[in-house]
Amino acid sequence: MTHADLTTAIAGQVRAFSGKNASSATPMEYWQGTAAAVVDHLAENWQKTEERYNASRMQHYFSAEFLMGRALLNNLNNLGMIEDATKALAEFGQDLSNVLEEEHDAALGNGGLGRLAACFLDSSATQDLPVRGYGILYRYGLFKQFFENGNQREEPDPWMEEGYPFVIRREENQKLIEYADLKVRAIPYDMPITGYGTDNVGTLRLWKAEPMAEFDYNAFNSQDFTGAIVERERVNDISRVLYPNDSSFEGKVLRVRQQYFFCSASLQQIVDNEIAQRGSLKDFAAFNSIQLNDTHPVLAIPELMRILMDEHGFGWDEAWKIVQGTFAYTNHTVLAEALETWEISIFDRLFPRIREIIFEIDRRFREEMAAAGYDQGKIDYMAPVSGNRIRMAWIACYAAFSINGVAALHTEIIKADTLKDWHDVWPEKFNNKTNGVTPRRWLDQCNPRLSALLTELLGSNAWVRDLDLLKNLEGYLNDADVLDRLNAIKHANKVDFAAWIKNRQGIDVNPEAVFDTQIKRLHEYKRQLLNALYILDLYFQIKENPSMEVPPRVFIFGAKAAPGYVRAKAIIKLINTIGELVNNDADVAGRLKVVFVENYNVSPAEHIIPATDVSEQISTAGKEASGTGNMKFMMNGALTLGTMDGANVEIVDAVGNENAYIFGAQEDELPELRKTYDPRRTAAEVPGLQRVMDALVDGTLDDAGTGLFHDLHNSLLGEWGGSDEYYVLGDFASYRATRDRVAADYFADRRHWAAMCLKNIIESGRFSSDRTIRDYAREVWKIEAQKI
Ligand code: AZC
Repeated sequence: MTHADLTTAIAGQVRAFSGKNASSATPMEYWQGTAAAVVDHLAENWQKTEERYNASRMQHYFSAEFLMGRALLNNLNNLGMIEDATKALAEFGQDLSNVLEEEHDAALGNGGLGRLAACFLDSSATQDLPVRGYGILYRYGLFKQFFENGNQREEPDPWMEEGYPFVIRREENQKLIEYADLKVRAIPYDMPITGYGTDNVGTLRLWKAEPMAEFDYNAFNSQDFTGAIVERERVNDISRVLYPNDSSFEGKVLRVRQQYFFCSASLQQIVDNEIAQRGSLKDFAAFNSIQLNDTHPVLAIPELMRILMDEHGFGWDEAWKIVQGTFAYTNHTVLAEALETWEISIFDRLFPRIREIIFEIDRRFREEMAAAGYDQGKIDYMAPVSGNRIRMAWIACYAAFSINGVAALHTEIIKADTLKDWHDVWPEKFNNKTNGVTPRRWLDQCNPRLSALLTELLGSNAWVRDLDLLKNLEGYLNDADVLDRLNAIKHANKVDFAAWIKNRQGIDVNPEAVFDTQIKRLHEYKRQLLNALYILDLYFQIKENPSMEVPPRVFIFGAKAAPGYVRAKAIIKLINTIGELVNNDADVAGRLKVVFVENYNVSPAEHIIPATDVSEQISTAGKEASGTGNMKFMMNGALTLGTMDGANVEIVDAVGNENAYIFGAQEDELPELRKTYDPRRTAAEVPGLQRVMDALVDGTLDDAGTGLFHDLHNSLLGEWGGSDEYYVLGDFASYRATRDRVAADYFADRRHWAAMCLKNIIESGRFSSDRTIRDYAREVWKIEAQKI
C-alpha cells in the first residue's frame, strides 16, 4: 500500500465513520478511520491465513483474559506503515501520536496471565504459527482506577462504547449455548493479529453473549415488558464484565457461566471445522490441540466429552482418548487461594450433564488409582470431586497430556509441592516453559530511541524478529561512546516520562534522579509494602540528619488492587500517604519523590518502562510464579533489584550476579528461617525499623480513622495474630542495604552503570515470547509454521 492509497483510504473511512468531511473530523474520528483503513488493508491476507490454518494442525489458546492494550500503533508497526500513516495524517493536519492517544486500551485482562496471552498471540503471528486465541468480549474491561484522598476508587471501563474497528462481528458463525436455566447465543467477534514482517494474520476470537431473540414476544404481549427486559439483561450479563481478581478465586455463579460460555462456543467451532476439513472427528487430536491458560477454561474438558458423546455418538473410552490427546494445561500460580473449586450445587443448577460427566471422570479416576495401588487418602485428595466441591486444577492434571509451569523455579515448586501428587503419578506430563514478552511492543514500539540505536549498531532491524541477535553487541560493553549514548537515551526517556506524568497527574519529577519503579498488581506477596517501608525509613533518616548525602530518587508505583482486597487497598492508601508526606516536605525536596501512577495499564507501562533505571521485583521467594514485567525492564536497560524468585532467577543467570541486585531470603531457606522468625524481635533489632512500624499507628500517617494502617501494622507484627506471612520485616535489612547500594552505584560511575544496562539488553533474547512460543510449538503443540 502506498502512502497516497493510505491517505485516500483514511479519508474515506473517516467520512464513513463520522459522517463529516475530513477537515472537521475529531482526532477520535481519525483514530477510527485509520484503524478501519488498517483492517481493510489486512482483509485479504487475513482470510488466506484463516484458510491455511484451518486446513493444518492447529493450536487453540483458551484464555479468560487477553490484556491486549492498544492496537493501532502495534498494527502499523508490524505492517511497516508508521511512516506512511504519519504522512497521511499530516495531510489532514493530524499528528499520529495525538491520534494514537485517542485509543482506549483493550484491558480484557487483570495482569500477568492476560498480558502473557497477548504476547503469545503476537509471537505466534510473527512466526507464522497456526495458533488462534479464544476468549470473551467483555463489555467492561478491568475497572478504571482513580484516587480519592489517596484511596483507590473504581469505575467501569466501557472500552468499546465509542466504536472499535479492530473486532469484526461474525454473525454467521454464532453458536448456541445451553444452560439448564437459560439458552443464549454466542456471537464471535474476531480481532486480526498481525505479525512483524510477515503477511500472515492470526485471529483472536472473542465471544459475546446475546439473547435468543431481542424480546420474548409472549412476555411482551402479556404486558410484561420489564420482565422481558430483565431476561434479556440476564443474558447480557454473561459477557458484561471481567472479574477483577488477580491470583485469587471468587466462586460466583456468573463467573462459571462465563467460563462455560466461551469454552462451549469455541469447542463447537473447532469441532465444526474439524468435520468440515476432514469429514469426521476421529483424528481430532491429531489436528487440534488446546492450551488451557490456567484453570479458567478447564470446563472445556467435560464439554468436549459431552460434544463427542452426546452429539457425535462416541463412546466414553474413545472420547476420553481424544480428550487426553487434546488438552495441555499451564499453571500460573502456587497461591492456594487462586485454585478454582466449585460447589457441586452450582453445576447441578447450570449444567447437570456436565456435572454428570465430571462425576464419571471422578469415578474412573478413583477406579484407576485404586487399581494402581494408591491408598484411599491419596485418592480422595487427588480426585476431581471431593468434599462437595469440583476441583478444576485436578481435572486439568488428570486429563491433560502436558502440565507446565511458567519459570524454572516455579515448575520445580509445582512438581515438588503444589502438584506433587500428580507429578508422582505422571512425571512425564510435567515441563517448564519460561515466560517471555514480545520485543515488538515492549522494545521496538515503546522505546524508539533505543530501538534505533540497536538497529544502527547491528546494521539492520532483524533483531526485532530474532532477539538473540542482540548477543552480537557484546563488543560494545566497553565502548564509551555507545555507553554514553545509552545513558543519553535513558535520560531523554525520563524527560518524556516527566512531561507525561506532569500532564496526566500534575506532578513534577526530576529526570536527573534515579527512577526506581514497581508496577504490577497490588498483592501482599509482591511486597509493595516492603518498598513503602523503605521509603518511609529513608525519609526519617533525612529528617533526623538533614545534611545526609542521599542520591536523588523518584519512586514510581503503578498497581490496581482487587476491589474486595481490603489490605491491598490499605497498601495503596499507605503509599499515597507516604507520598503526601515526602513530596510536601521542604527538607527532602529535590531528593525524594513518590509518584503513584493512577489507572496503571498496558499503555502507561509503555511510558514508564523505557524511563526506568531500577526494576523492583521483590516478591517473597517462591511466590511469584514468573513475572513478566521483570523481562520488559531488562529489555529496556533497567537493572533488577529483586529476590531469587520466578524468572528473576533466570535473569540473574543470564546477566551474571554482577549485573543485577539480589537480596533476601531464598525459597529453600524460608522454611528453616520461619521456625525461629519473630517479626517483633526483628522490628526491635533492625535499626530504624521500629520507628517505621510505629509511624503506622502513632498518628504520623493518617488513615482517616479507618484502621487500615493499624491492620497493616498488625499483619506484620501480629498483635492480633498476624505473623508477617510474606516475610516483609525479615527481608527489610537486606533490601535496604541492597537498595542503598543500587542508588550509590548509579551515581558513582555512569559508564559502568550503562554497561550493566547494556548487558541486560544483550541477554534479553531468551525472554522474548518468540522463544517461549517456539518451545511450546516444538515440545507441546507439535505445530509448524504455515506461511501464506
Ligand atoms: C501470573 C503470575 O502471578 C505471574 O508470576 C506470571 O508471570 C503470570 O501469571 C504469567 O504467567 N498469574 C496470574 O496473573 N493469575 C493467576 C490466576 O495466576
